[in-house]
Amino acid sequence: MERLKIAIQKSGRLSDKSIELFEKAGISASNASSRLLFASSPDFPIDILYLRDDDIPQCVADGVADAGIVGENVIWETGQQVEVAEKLGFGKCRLSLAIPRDANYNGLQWFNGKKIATTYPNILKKVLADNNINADIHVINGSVEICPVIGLADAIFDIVSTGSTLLSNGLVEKEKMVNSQAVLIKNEKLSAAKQEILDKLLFRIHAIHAAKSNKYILLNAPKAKLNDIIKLLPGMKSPSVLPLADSDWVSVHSVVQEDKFWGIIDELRAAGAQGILVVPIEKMIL
Ligand code: PRT
Ligand code: ZN
Repeated sequence: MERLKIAIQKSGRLSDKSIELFEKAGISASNASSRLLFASSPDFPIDILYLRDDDIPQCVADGVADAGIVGENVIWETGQQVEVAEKLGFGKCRLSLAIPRDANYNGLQWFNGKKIATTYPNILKKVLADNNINADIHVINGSVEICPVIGLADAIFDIVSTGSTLLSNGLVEKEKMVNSQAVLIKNEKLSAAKQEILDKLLFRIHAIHAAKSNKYILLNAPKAKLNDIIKLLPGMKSPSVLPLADSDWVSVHSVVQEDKFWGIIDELRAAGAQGILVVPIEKMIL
């Protein structure tokens, strides 16, 4: 039987989240003792390959792995031909231009003629060309943020998430150029059998994502107000309404979107709902 080989980061910022995603999808992916190639659950034909993140796009493009989880920034930098099957919503960061705090900044043209240190020369080249800036790119592998202090560069182009690394090195983020997050990539020419396995995995990932952005809500409603309350709860189809011992009241069950949640709670209370319980959803199949 065909198996799908998926490359994930061996150890780094994306490792735990990648393993967690597989675990939630019912695929056991962590095996601390043999972190090389791990044949996972016998009931789901997926093998996990643990690699440096920089090697993942090429392995997937070459077919050494069928799919992989990696930051978009790494795909763009390596320029490998792979297909993005799903955005995963973790490992979010941005690639920004940052300069010393005391520099006299006057907009993007400030970078003209300057020396910019980065580990992402290819992305930077494109960013500079798109903005008609002529600057020197100084490629460095690691600790980019110290370059301005030690006089190796005038500015940096690097990944930023909280911004605290910039701050502690006396730098200010001036231009946010690109956003990145972890994505599931696949080889462009997967066999039909492998694509079928990937589709099953994607189905599970969609159920996990849907569950994460929704909450299960239970509440007690006076029968007299039931219609008003139901209007506030779209649910998956329509809310379930169950009788309670007190015949003037019913129990209403539904699903609400996380981002609309607080607004809906306020409206429900105003409409007479009581005993509102909100619980996380484990998986959600639409
Ligand atoms: O060993 P390997 O090559 O596999 O890993 P790596 O060291 O190259 O990558 P790793 O594990 O650091 O990051 C993997 C991926 O996580 C990156 O390619 C990004 O897609 C994503 N990511 C998300 C980040 C960050 N957030 C991040 N903050 N990658 C790096 N950083 C760095 C940033 O450059 C800065 O120096 O973390 C530092 C702290 O950031 P602040 O802004 O929170 O202070
Ligand atoms: Zn790396």
